[in-house]
Amino acid sequence: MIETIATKPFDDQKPGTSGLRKKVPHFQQPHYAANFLQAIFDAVATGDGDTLVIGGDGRFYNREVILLAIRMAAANGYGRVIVGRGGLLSTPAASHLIRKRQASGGIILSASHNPGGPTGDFGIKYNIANGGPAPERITEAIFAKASSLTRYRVWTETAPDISRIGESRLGDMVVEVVDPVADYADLMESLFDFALIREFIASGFTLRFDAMHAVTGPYGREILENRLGAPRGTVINGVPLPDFGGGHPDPNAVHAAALIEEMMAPDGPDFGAASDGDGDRNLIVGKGIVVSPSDSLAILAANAPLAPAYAGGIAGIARSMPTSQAADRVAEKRGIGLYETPTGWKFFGTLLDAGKVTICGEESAGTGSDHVREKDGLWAVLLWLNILAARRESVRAVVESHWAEFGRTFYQRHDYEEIDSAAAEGLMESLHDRLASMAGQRFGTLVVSEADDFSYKDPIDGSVATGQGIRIVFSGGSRIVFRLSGTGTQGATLRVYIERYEKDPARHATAPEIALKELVDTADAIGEIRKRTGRTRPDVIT
Ligand code: G16
Repeated sequence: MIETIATKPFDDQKPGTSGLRKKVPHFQQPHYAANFLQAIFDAVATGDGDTLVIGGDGRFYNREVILLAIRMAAANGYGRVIVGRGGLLSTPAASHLIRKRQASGGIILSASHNPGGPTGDFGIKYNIANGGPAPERITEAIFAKASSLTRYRVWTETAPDISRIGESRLGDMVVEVVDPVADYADLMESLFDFALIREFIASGFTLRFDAMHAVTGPYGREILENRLGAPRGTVINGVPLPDFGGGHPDPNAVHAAALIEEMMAPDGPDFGAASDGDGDRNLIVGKGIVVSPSDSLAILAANAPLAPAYAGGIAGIARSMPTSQAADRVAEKRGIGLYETPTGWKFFGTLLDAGKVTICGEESAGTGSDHVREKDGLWAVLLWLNILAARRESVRAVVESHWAEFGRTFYQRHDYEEIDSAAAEGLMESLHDRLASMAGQRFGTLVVSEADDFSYKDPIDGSVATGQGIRIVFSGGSRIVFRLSGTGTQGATLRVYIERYEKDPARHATAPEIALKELVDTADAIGEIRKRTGRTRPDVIT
């Protein structure tokens, strides 16, 4: 039976870069999660017999909200929900299921790389029928509904058991519990040369995959160990846990430090990788070398035709604005399109749907292709393995030959986390006010050639996004970008992105901190970071 429950709107349910993210206790307030779910159902106005995919990364509170979402879907007219067993679905696997099963959308419960547990983070996002994150016009409609909501609808009976594969009913709606891994693993097998990779691994190529106690453990085991024959134990931290084992499922130098240490040892594996909470991000490490996400995007784009799915070449590349311009040089040389979008995977969807681009990527450890409409951590790992197996070369050799051919783009992102929100806004406003007078200014050897506040007009649907980050470009092409994160849950996070291009191979071995020193100092001078935030150094450098 449908029960209509009276409620009051919350004014803080504005989706950020990737859905609504808050601390778990915030989500546990009475009606909070239900209100947001109802706002989604009201905004997308589908339901009549439609199919909805529901899954999450297994973090604390995942199960409760999944059961609630199932009951609310039944009360809002859906004909079928497809749920990953145990409530698990990686973000790319959910995207694939939405597409494969022609669902009208999906609800993914995740706060991605943010920590979990009873006081950790939680999140809800809605993906549309193409499998991708809801574009801004829909997230704005969801926010508008959430801000005026007075009731939500829920099916009174409890949701069926989601720990067993099979079909059951809740009212008129079918609840179909599926294996979260099988369809996704089949998709991967259709894209890459598994026989070649299997043979490469059998010949002695060693690898390690750190699932960080997040959702990719079962996916990594099935694909890398079962289907590709890597030895048991290749996947570490492979059991998804509600608090990620107390860790922080962010595959970067700080939180994946143990993996990186193992990879730096002379007797370490040949290839190392990690993924994040919901399986859409990736970290790629070779023996003695960490590959930056921006370089990884460029290298994958340049070598993609070595994998069967991309053998005919790629249509184009899209990257978020703060991502380095390494991919631009690949696009230029290959004579294909390059699109620069705001931060957030949602901006790639129209380009992928229109066939303008095949590969997309972001500096925030996300790469993916037109096989789904989300970034995809294991896809990146498998494309790397396919490339290495085809070239019979080490990660280092592939990276260095890429730099030799295209030049090296030195790159760092400096994050200042949990800073005072007013100070962060003040810093950005001050930069904004000085934009017009910046061109021509000199900082040491650097001269500003142009400065702007990035805005984007989607070439397919004409939608416009403004205020997407302050770009300061210097003669010679070096850049500093200032932007506030849209995924944090406490205070503000200032991201400063720094890049410099170096064509001369004799200088490619320079340490990034040396190559970028003048730009880092200049970023502090221009942004007045110390003065305004009181911070003398970033919390994380990626
Ligand atoms: C999300 C988005 C990405 C974005 C990243 C960082 O990733 O899906 O497109 O690049 O956030 O965003 P911000 O710089 O605003 O924190 P994820 O993996 O958290 O879903």
